[in-house]
Amino acid sequence: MRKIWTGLFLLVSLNSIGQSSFQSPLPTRQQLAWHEKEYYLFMHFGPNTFTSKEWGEGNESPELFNPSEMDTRQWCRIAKEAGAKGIIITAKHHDGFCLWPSKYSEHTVKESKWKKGDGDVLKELSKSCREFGLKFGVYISPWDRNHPNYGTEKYNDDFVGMLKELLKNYGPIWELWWDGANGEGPNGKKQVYDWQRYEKTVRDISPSTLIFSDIGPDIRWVGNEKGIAGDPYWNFLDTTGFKRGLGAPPTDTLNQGNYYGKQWIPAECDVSIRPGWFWHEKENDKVKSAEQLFDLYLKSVGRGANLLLNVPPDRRGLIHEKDSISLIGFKELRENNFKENILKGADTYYQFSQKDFRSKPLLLRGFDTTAAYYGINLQNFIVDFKKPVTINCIALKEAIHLGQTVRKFSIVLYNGDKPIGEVQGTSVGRKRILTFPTTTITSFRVYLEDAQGNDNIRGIAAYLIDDKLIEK
Ligand code: FUL
Repeated sequence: MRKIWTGLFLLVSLNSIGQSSFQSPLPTRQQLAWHEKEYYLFMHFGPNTFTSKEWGEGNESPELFNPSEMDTRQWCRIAKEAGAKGIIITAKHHDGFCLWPSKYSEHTVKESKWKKGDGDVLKELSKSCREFGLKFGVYISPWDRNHPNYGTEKYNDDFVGMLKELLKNYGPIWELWWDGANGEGPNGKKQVYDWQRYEKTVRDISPSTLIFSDIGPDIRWVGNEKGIAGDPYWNFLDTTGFKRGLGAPPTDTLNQGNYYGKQWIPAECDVSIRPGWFWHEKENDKVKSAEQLFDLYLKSVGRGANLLLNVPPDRRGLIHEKDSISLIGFKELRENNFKENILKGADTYYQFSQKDFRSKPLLLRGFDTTAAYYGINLQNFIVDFKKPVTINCIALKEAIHLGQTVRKFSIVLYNGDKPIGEVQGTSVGRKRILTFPTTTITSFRVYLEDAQGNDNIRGIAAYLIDDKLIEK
């Protein structure tokens, strides 16, 4: 009798641990669709491409901008072949040069020699993106080292005017990228950005455009420029009291998110395929390899975030051969290594919730129903194979339309009845790719040790990927 009471007590307390009062924020429809895009390209292009600078001073002659054979269809063809889902271009970087003929600036393609001042990079790129079925996004730096009005209230009008031009003339704009930098303008003054007004402008004209900045509102910066999301990685962020730029949350908070955050603001991992953001001749030999890009994929998309990979066009206005070779190699690595989901050949593959746990005990095949996990609100998986299989990678997908609630899990690898390895994890999120030493197994079990709700996991896969791609 005494024993039973003890057991019951344990059950109740475990239950209360598993079902804390945390209510996961939910993604919006636009954010959910954004998560599914996984990976897309960033393009830094402008006067810096021709001066070999990273941050132009703003006093460069606009005539410098003169790509000899710009072809946005080539960018899109390569992006598409590389499996990227869109392109985000620097419509205006800190030097203030506009890649479109803006009425609000005299430092634009109109003042350049390119196409005798009749060119418009955004027009060409937005058209090509539509043709190739790619998303089109723009980066626009509020910091402007050229604009004569920067540092005065008038500049806010100009910036809003520019936003309207972008949204009305080149839309639909999928993602709008706001850099938080707030340096001095040509008159030595800093601008007081009217973020509220900027945001309202975007929402009024194009409510489905996703706004990126350090702190969202739709997508947050990941806190580094290395393309690496945190482990753990939460899609939540608390923004109260924080600002863009210097007032942003600490970088490790941006990197991992807030465990109990109140807003769904997922991270985007921006990183360049080269050391710099802009194309520089001297960096042609420093392009990241396909293997390095694959590793970044595991550390961004594989942790539940998105990857924004910068591939800057060169002075011709083309993606350089070295970059496209790496991009295509990266695509092949993903395709080849994630081609065969070994679970397809599994003898038995169960995904069951607490309810099924009781109603279909036969599915458990030796699973220890008295284990401490019983009683916590969790879902467990058992995957049995008829013949032994060799794997080194398991991918899980959480049903994020219901929130992100898995906070701790473990996967135990079995050979017959013998546990031969264990992988532990915290967050799952949109996709979690786990790698481990190559092991031959006959089954594995996934325990969600701390999770709320039901049906948390909506996908699972196992792979044998090239051993050399696994970080030891
Ligand atoms: C930073 C900028 O200062 C860099 O030049 C680059 O554009 C990067 C993506 O964002 O804040």
